[in-house]
Amino acid sequence: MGCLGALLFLLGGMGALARTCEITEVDSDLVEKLGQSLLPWMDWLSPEQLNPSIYVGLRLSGLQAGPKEAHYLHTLKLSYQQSLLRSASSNDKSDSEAKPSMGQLALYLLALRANCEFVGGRKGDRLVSQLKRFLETEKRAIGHNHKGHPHTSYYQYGLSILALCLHQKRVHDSVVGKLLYTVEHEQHPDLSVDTTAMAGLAFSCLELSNFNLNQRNQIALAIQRVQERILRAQTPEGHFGNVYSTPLALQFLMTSLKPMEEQGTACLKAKAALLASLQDKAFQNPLMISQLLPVLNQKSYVDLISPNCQAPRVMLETVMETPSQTQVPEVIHVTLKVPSIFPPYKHSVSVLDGSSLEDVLKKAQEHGRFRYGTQASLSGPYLTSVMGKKAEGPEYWQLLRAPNTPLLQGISDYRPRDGETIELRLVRW
Ligand code: B12
Repeated sequence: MGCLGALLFLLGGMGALARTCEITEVDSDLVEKLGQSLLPWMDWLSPEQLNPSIYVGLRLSGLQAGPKEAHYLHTLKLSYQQSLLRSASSNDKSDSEAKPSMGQLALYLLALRANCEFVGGRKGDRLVSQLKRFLETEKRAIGHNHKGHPHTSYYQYGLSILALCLHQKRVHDSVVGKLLYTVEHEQHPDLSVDTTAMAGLAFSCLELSNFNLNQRNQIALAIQRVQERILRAQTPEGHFGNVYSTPLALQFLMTSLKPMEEQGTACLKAKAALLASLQDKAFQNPLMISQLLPVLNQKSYVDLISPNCQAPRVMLETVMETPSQTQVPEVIHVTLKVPSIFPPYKHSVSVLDGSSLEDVLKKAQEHGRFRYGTQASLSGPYLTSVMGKKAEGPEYWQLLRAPNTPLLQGISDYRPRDGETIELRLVRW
């Protein structure tokens, strides 16, 4: 059997086995509503707000946004190609426009694949070389004894290997080796379910594409480890890790060529949990929706090995929000606490019910000695500094509901309740 024959055979097998983890028969109105909520985000076309993940999510869903979708891809291309040209022509670190990170470049490659394109030509080669260089730098940061840490994260490392694989670009065994080692040794606390699932998706792509044949056995073993770890992370309600890691976990489980015995039941349970979360409107963030939509269409990023760009998709219509009853919202009180600075900060802030945590921070800044800074990311505004103290290196400002519950949403999505205390804590990850 030739290479193509082997690939088709494996993909056929994947289709057959995928039935052990299917999230089918989800209310189509619910899915359409999710898709519709992405549309306004596609009007934000500044480089800071462009989000290749939204495009990928939509293309792998059963939904489409017509000309808006094509225009979005066009804008993505202009923006990413320009920033690559900028990085090629200047080494000026003071360049005020942020360059895309390794993971963002990788997501852009996924977007191209979602449109059935392979990178090619001079521009494409430059993109691939840039991503390979990023991976080499990260490999060196991890070090030969695996004691170091990538500058970005193992999540972005896995995503980048996946993106290159989807474009049939091989990466050196030593690059794949770092991810294999980390999954095998559960080395880093960053190995959340999301990161593990992303590594699993990358390994599945390598396995299906017959890449890195010298590492074939290790890759197969790592896929098994990822499966075990994800299944072990299932919560009593059914989520893998938490509600927001479940979509990527399911994307991975859907690609399993050798599903584990308990996988079918675990997936059914996860489906129930996911549907309950959908009803509770837990999915508002466009990045989270973009990781979920493929799952609701029985697709994963690995399907971008050979995407079907002719598959019929339902056209999304923009809906005008009808303003709800003009009830004056109540005023609520939220306490903001920052114990990890000197002198510690603790203050009660009054905001309207339904305000976001970001509104609370703004109010505190307007009225008191509180100060904070954010950075745009694909998930929304990321809190980078508090009271002038910037999180550096492996540190980050963790968001918690007192006494000790880490929030599952960022500052622009989380809406505190009356009487809650929110703590901002500088921690290492
Ligand atoms: C790695 C990671 C982190 C790292 C980021 C640092 C680093 N050097 O990479 C650390 C551990 C610090 C982190 C922190 C947080 N994270 Co986080 N993180 C991720 C993960 C695994 C990958 C992100 C990534 O690299 N994406 C790819 C690149 C290309 O996209 P990017 O936008 O350029 O990436 C940046 C942002 O994602 C940002 N970031 C990371 N997490 C979060 C969370 C939010 C809400 C925002 C706005 C930004 C942000 O850091 C990335 C690197 O700069 C995702 C998993 C996922 N499924 O997406 C979770 C994820 C995005 N994080 C999540 C959460 C909840 C948080 C926290 C709010 C947790 C908390 N209670 O404090 C904090 C952020 C607090 C803040 N200061 O604003 C959730 C978001 C869910 C949601 N509803 O949107 C996810 C999906 C994990 C999960 N399953 O719960 N995170």
